[in-house]
Amino acid sequence: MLDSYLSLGSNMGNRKALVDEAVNLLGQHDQIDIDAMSAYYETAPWGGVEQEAFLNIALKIKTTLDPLALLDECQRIELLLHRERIIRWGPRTIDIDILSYGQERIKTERLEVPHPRMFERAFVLVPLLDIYEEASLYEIHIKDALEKIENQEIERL
Ligand code: GSY
Repeated sequence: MLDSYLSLGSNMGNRKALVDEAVNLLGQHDQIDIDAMSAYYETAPWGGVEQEAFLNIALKIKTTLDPLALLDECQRIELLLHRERIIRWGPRTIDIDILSYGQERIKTERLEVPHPRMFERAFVLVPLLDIYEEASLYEIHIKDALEKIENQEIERL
């Protein structure tokens, strides 16, 4: 079993129900155990598209899936929960991003780990701090990365 951190976000429909259902579906997979879940955070949209606020959480899972099989499972759940890829960085019912996979670095057409923009995003790092146990992730200290981020509105619910 390997530790992986995920970031989940929703800004359409019943955001909490969608996030909770995504966590539930991930936990139903026989090769995924949910190890820890952060608090819920209301966060201002990132990426320049005018849209509703997001609800974000971070998850720590243990898995025996290889990284692409884990991505397949995240995307299967996104589709089940009616995620449509219409506008890049636009509104979505659910988004499940793989932030880390053990200490492995992965760069394929489909998947890049560590997530290439995670260290610029307070909506990823603040929830991650709730559940993060290691000294650093890919040699970056989450608190140091957060200090470098300009004000991003984020509220713990
Ligand atoms: O990349 C994740 C989807 N997303 C989010 C998000 O989850 N939260 C916030 N606050 N802004 C976002 N912009 C995008 S795209």
